Amino acid sequence: MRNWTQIKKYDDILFEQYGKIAKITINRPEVYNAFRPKTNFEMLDAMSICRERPDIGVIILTGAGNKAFCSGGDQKVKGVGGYIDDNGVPRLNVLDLHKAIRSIPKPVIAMVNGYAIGGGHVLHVVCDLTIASENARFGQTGPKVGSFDAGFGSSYLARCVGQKKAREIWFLCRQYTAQEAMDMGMVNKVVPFEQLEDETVDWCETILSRSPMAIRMIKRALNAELDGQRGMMEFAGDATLMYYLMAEAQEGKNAFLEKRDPDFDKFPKFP
Ligand code: S0N
Repeated sequence: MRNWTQIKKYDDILFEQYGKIAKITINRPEVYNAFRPKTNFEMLDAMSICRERPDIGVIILTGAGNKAFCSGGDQKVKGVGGYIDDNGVPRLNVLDLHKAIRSIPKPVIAMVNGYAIGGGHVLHVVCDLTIASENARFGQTGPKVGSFDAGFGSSYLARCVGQKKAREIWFLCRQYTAQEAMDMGMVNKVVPFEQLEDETVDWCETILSRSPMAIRMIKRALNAELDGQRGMMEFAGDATLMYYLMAEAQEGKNAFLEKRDPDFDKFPKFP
């Protein structure tokens, strides 16, 4: 077990760090780590801290205990129009978390330690990678319990497992073992429960030894294929970031500040 240190204290989640790895743990084991609006607001806050902090390079998302990664929306606070927050407002703010996971230019790894069911299944699907323990169980429940996710939980799932399997998962609402989920292409690795954290940290450390800009651009490119204009915008934003780092872009800015014509002739025109 690693020596994780707390980054910030919350009510529904743990937010910890080990080296350059951040770990967000949904800490509601009494409801199999189901999320309520507050849980999602806290995870969004933690994700935003991870995005800003240059000393964090990869994020693990998991659930407390050995029963569940996440069992989706907390059915005990589900009302008319969404999940009811502390002020009585119905919300589906887990969608903002999906966007944050896609958007953060650092890998997010789902460490699935038990049930990944309903909205909890969608959460692991949205993450960049999934490492699961042998006791993990995967599945959607929406059409059984009165909900569905026609967003990433359908479209990106289909990119991972194929259209026929995605339809099976949603239409039948069955559960799948970790091995079945891996065979379908929605899990990267399955290990015994006792090895789950070590294996995940090992993957994180390997990623951390790679070029962060290369990882960032690959994540953006793989997202852009599915994310339409928004995906292209984020990919293009990073292309601009790389251009800002070049002497060619700095020449333009310097020429403006020095009130002279820019000299772009000295920069190569690659084939
Ligand atoms: C996880 C399951 C399969 C485990 O079964 P098991 O082992 O028999 O345990 P249980 O006795 O059922 O559960 C143990 C305790 O945990 C509580 N609990 C479990 N899940 C939830 C939950 N989601 N909400 C509240 N409580 C939960 C149980 O009540 C029990 O506690 P006690 O003993 O005190 O009663 C099994 O528990 C199960 O199937 N759970 C429900 C899974 C589910 O249907 N989840 C909701 C699915 N919908 C969403 O997640 C919607 C949110 C969403 O992501 C979304 C996103 C975008 C667009 C739309 C949506 C959307 O779908 O609306």
